[in-house]
Amino acid sequence: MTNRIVSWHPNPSKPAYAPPAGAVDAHCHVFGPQADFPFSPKAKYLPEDAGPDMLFALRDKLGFEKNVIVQASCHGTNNAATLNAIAQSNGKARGVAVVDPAISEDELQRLHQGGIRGIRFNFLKRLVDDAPKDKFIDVARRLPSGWHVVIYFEADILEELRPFMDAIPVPLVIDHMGRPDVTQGPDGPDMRAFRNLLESRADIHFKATCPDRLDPTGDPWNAFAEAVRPLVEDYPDRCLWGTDWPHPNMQDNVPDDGHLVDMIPRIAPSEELQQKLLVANPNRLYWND
Ligand code: 0GY
Repeated sequence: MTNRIVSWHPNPSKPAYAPPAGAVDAHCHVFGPQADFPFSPKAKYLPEDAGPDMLFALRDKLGFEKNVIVQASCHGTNNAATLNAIAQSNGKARGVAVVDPAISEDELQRLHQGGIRGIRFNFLKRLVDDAPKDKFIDVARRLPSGWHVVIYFEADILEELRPFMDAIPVPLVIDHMGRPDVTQGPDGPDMRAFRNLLESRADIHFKATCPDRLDPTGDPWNAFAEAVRPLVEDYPDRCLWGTDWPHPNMQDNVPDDGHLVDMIPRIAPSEELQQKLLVANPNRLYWND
């Protein structure tokens, strides 16, 4: 891996939709800067720098107030780049870490002081070499109070992961709804399986994110809007929204972030839903202290 990848739009449009005061972009990342925060030797992609200054400029342009920065797989289990971005944010960012399951209590507390409020378990084989379920459950039992677990998986392993998810004793947040095939529609098998999961526990949340990843019909992502709106309407207190900037691995299909923001009123048509999706729900999970 030598070429560094650019996976973000050079000049995203200003969205027509204006988010409410206090809106949180609850799924985004930072890459580096590499000179200060080298990528992991195990990284599956090597991106150009996309540091906190760029992230916060985008936040302001899109009309958001805060960010939840999710540790990207290219930084492995060294959360320094994420912690640096949170530290630069003047209290306007919190984060989700990726940790070695053997992490000490002291280190978990250090992450808490740095603004981390959850850890992410990634099951995508193209992103990580292994995902040890037993060790993940062990560390999930040792998390600081108020934390949760974020899980990233694809729809084809949802059923296989059910016992694992059942064993996690803290709230769950599912990235990109477990990547359903949105072209199946709101009542297709993938969405039905995902609703089944949501019905199994009241503390499972989901990110209504990534039309660009999930909808092969492309921008304006009508299949995504049609499949996801009923989910947000039926689970209004359990949904989150984020840009996914800088869109890891999307270099061949870079989305316009302004267009992503304009998806919000299509999946959350009322002001009340938008308030929950963008303000109440992420604040409850990430600024609960
Ligand atoms: C996402 C999705 C992806 C990448 C990562 O940590 C990561 O590298 O999450 C992906 O490639 O699907 O949510 O950013």
